[in-house]
Amino acid sequence: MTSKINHIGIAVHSIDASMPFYRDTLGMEFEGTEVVEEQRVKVAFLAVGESRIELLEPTSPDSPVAKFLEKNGEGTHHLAYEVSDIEAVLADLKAKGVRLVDETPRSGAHGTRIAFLHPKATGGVLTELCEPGSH
Ligand code: CMX
Repeated sequence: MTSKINHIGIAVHSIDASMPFYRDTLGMEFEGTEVVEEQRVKVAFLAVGESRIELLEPTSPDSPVAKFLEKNGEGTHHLAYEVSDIEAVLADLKAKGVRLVDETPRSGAHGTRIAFLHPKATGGVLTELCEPGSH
């Protein structure tokens, strides 16, 4: 069902302030930034082998990432597993009684389709399903 870890999301107050540690100190390859309007976040991707780190900066005070930062400060925000048929996985999890944040996929960065499982259903880890885009 899940093929690999697509990315690990890390909530930050400022991508510009956090970038030097990942890009320069750890030497990760910076792949670019993108604003995901639907989630009210700006994201920056840094490659780690076949996976990546996703720095998440809120673009609005009502962003879920703004609320997370307010409560917890900066840190690991979510884990994203790659799936090839997100609707089928969501239907399967729903049938198994797993609490979903999103019953239908939303738009993510890079043309992906994403859906979140509630952290109360996953042992406290906000979990994203991520179906890659065609490009
Ligand atoms: N990881 C683990 N637990 C989390 C969490 C996170 N990232 N965010 C919230 N929680 C926990 C809280 O600690 C809280 O637990 P307690 O009740 O034990 O205190 C509970 O979930 C409820 O949290 P809350 O602060 O009251 O927040 P909400 O219920 O309003 O929202 C959530 C929580 C997960 C439903 C919401 O953040 C959400 O819909 N997230 C999915 C969308 C998202 O995060 N988008 C940003 C990333 C986008 C991208 O990657 O493109």
